[in-house]
Amino acid sequence: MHQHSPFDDFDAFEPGHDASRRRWIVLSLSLAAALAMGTLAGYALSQRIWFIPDVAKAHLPKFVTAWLPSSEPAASVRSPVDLKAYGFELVDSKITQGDATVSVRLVQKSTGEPVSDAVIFARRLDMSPEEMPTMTADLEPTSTSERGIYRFKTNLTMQGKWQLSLAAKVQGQSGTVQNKLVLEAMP
Ligand SMILES: [Cu+2]
Repeated sequence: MHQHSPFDDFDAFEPGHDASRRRWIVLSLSLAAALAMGTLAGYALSQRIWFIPDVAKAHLPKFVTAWLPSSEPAASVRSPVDLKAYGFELVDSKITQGDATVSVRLVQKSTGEPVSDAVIFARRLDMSPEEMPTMTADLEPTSTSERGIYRFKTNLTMQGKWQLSLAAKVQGQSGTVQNKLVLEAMP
């Protein structure tokens, strides 16, 4: 049976039972902590609070990366639609050199209807048709009441061909009308 040994008194203080119990508690606590952290990390990842860099992703197995949310939002940048249904045309393509008024008409091609209230947001007049693309002339918009007509005051300082580049927004249309027209400065 139970033999009394001189060591019996020490048994109670031996690490045996107590230590394994403590180890179990520590283990389960750390498991719970790991689980909580993993859940938090997963939540943060899904909320895009942080993301896995692409460099790191390259070293991860495919089934992991497939599950991960993409680091960058999908590129949905729309390039401006070229409004081919509308176009500018020169009222006069031959203009006397010097101070001049350049007039263009904006039309809806299918109907030939003039289009008013377009917003011309970019304009340029240069001599690129004469191999002088850096030679430019100012374009100053002037108001007109004529339907679909847009006018610009300019100074054609040199005889020859000038290129008029226009970009405009048409009311109610999402695209952009872009045209390059060539006019000639006459003596
Ligand atoms: Cu020139």
